[in-house]
Amino acid sequence: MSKEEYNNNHDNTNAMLLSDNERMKQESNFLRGTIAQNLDNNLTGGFNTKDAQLIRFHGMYQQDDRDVRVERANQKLEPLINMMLRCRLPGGVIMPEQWLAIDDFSEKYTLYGTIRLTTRQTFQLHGLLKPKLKIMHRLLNKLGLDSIATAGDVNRNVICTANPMESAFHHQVWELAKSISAHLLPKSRAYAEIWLDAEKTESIDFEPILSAAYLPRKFKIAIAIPPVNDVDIHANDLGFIAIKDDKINRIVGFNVLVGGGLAMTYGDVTTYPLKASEFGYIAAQDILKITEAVVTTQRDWGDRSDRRHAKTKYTLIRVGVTTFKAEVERRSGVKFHPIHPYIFTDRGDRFGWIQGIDHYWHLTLFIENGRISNNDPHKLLKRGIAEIARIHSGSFRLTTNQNLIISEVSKDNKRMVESILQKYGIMNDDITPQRKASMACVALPTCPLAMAEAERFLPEFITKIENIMLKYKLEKDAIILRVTGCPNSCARAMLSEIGLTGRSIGRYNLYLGGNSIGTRIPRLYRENITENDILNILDMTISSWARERTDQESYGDYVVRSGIVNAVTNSEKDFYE
Ligand code: SRM
Ligand code: SF4
Repeated sequence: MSKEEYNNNHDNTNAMLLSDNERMKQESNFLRGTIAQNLDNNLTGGFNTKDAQLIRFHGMYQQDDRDVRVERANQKLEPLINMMLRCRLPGGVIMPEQWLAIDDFSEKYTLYGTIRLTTRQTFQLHGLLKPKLKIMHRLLNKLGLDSIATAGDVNRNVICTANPMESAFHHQVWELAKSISAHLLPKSRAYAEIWLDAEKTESIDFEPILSAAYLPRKFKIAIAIPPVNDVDIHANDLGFIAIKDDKINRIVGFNVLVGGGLAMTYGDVTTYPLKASEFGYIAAQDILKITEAVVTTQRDWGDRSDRRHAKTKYTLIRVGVTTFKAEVERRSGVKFHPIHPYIFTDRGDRFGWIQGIDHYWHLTLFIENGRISNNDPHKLLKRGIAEIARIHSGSFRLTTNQNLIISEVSKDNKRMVESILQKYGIMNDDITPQRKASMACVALPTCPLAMAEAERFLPEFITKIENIMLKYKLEKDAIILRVTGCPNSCARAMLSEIGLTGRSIGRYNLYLGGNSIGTRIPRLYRENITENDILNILDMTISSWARERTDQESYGDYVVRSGIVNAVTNSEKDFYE
């Protein structure tokens, strides 16, 4: 679709033409649909089309193992349908006893036996068969956890900086992440009724914030504590950048950013990744009022006729920042002040041991692609973490870069943790900075939208990049490199220095020129190319970066300065130039 066609078709009045999803939500009786009836249908491993959409609001996706599709079709079997479950874990904190129970469940009841840490600070279990779903939800409930609203057109898992060095501030933002998540949770009792057999109440559900049709599209919130932008604030519909007062050791306010989002549809120039816009500064106590006002403005103004343009970023572009901001001020009764100065210096997790200002020790472990399994006999990661959970009295914190922090370890336990890590070969002090700076999304075999490999492609690809870095004596450096199996950018390729997005098996688009702090969107450099072509281009550009870089200039800044790509400055206008 051209931009003109889209603009002609999408003024505010057009929002009357509801998309199929909108009708489905409204008719769902507050997210119940016929899920409960479908659960008992043994003729298929899945749910009907509408319920398969609705279970997302309960934190599950219907998938099938794409590796065995053809084989099963040849045997005249339906695809190996199963569910992926995504837990709600605001701020990524999970206790050892919760971890152990999840670990045990994943071994016994899932097809793959793995736990997958995600880019939004939570975990997913892949390969759940329909008869095991209730058992899973009951277990979560017993552990004080749930999976409500981790998918679907609602507010998703609220993420925040997971930097243990800042533990006093971390605690404050973690509390906020939890209260934002609770405030925006659907009020419907559908989850409790269907999965926990809660009594059906006669009272009619009421969704004061989300509405009976829920939001037009998924909604994401992040809180960053500068100078670290680990959460990738610009990937979020609503971002809060903490402003600290070091004298009183408290966060006193937030810069508010609205309308970030990274996905696009190939061939449709009306879709593009977009950085969030700065709205202004607010005092810390106003965070819930502002959150609710942004969410309800998007609820009422978001495009409900066309899901491709339903996210906050498109609403913001359509009505303009000034109008959106004024509406948020009107609804919240809070005035935005000018943005307070802040700087981001990096995005990565700080690996290894760090002593926090709480005097406890915190160990950030690199988890390649967030996949926790025992698949590598030399690195029994899953078993090792479970053994640590058995002796650990602190917490685990998941990071937004798919890594794991063993947090609040006492001096006495530090040695014990280390010896367990050594025993299972997971100490990971031999991992290069480049591998640590790289991420991939899940993609094949579970993601139905994957056009190419990502998680299974990355490890060997990074070995080749490591060789290039070594060749040019850059082994101590790192480039933020991210691979996704399609243009949705789940591993945030659209905020990386080198971004690959899948086109078809073995072929990717190559994007260059994002920066190392996640405030610039990269530009398409070559389309639909093979791994060999990518490696040749990267060899050439990395070699010239090694020769010509000024001081500590990052790769992303170098490719822009040297004219290899033009910087994307305003992606709404110049992403496709
Ligand atoms: Fe994502 C859809 C995995 C973070 C943008 N994402 C999916 C689905 C559920 C596929 C589907 O709709 O059937 C993927 C499941 C794969 C699987 O088998 O597990 C999937 N997304 C993931 C995760 C697990 C990637 C990872 O490797 O860690 C991340 C889970 C986050 C979480 O815990 O909640 C994940 N997804 C993201 C991010 C990054 C972020 O939020 O920081 C983005 C880009 C930011 C954004 O939203 O703009 C992202 N995912 C999408 C989109 C595109 C949305 C859009 O604006 O059009 C889709 C497709 C959709 O919603 O229609 C999608
Ligand atoms: Fe699937 Fe695409 Fe997201 Fe990767 S980026 S997990 S392929 S939707």
